[in-house]
Amino acid sequence: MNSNSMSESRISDLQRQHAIDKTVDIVAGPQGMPAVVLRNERGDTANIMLHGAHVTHYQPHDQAPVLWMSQHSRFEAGQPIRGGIPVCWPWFGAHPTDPTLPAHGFARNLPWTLKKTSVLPHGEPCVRMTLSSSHATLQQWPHSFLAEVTVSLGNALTTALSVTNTGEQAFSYTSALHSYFNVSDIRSVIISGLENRCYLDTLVEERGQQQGRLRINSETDRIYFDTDDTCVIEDPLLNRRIHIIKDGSHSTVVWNPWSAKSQRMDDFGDDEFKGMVCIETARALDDSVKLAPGMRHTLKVLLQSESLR
Ligand code: TA6
Repeated sequence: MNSNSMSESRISDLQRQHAIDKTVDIVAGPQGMPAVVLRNERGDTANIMLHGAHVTHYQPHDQAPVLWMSQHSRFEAGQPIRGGIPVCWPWFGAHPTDPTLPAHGFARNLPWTLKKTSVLPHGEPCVRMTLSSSHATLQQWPHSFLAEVTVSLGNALTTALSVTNTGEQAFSYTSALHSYFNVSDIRSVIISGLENRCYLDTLVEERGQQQGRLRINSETDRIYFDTDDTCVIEDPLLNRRIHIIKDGSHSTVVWNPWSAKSQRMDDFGDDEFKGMVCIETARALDDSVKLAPGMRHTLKVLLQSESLR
């Protein structure tokens, strides 16, 4: 039995066990990897891969996709997907001491377990996936944990990462819901919600303070501190505003690789930077999460796209 046919029988098992008529299906996604498809009563849709508990698609019924996905993304065990909402955990960015460990942690590179599908009280389809500490994770991060990602599709797409310390020792981590947004043209969008906030420009390791709303016209990689605020991407050419509402996060990361860095990434098209921007709901650098045994923390982002027609 080849891996695809095995995944086909696995997918039909998951479909039998978890599908909900007209709102939740489990299908073969890219490279035959299992994907959960949510559809609500308005016809909005969202796709979530069990690989990395990774939201790869969100599209309101009357709009262009809200999330961006590279045409060059990998869909392979052990590799991150380029686009959507990568779950960066239990460290954000490069590992603080071991360069041999994957950037942004291991959660996005591992298969998660489909635990439960449901329809919430106002008709929102919902899926919950889990990842528990294992031999593979303990080799990279010596702590016992239960991680859960819950995604629901109402008037907004809600994505939440909850982590429980199931061990005997306290631990701390950094993380991000590293959302990639689909924009008409990066040079025409305006980002609000970060005005007057201090940030670290990681390109030059210098601190700055945001003056007014943010426009992006070159490589940008900034970690904004002490902000719980909602960010808004105003996209005049797509005639919409994307609201990025967060909870459990006090840092926001803004990233666009621009041309030179795009050319250095083999899972990112040379010109794809023009149609995307990352606004990441983070617990980055000093904004780490500390959990005593038995404690739990939730990082949540709600994405809501408002048509300006
Ligand atoms: O978005 C912030 C950032 O840390 C950037 O520095 C860039 O590396 C980006 O994440 C993408 O990281 P990745 O490991 O997914 O290529």
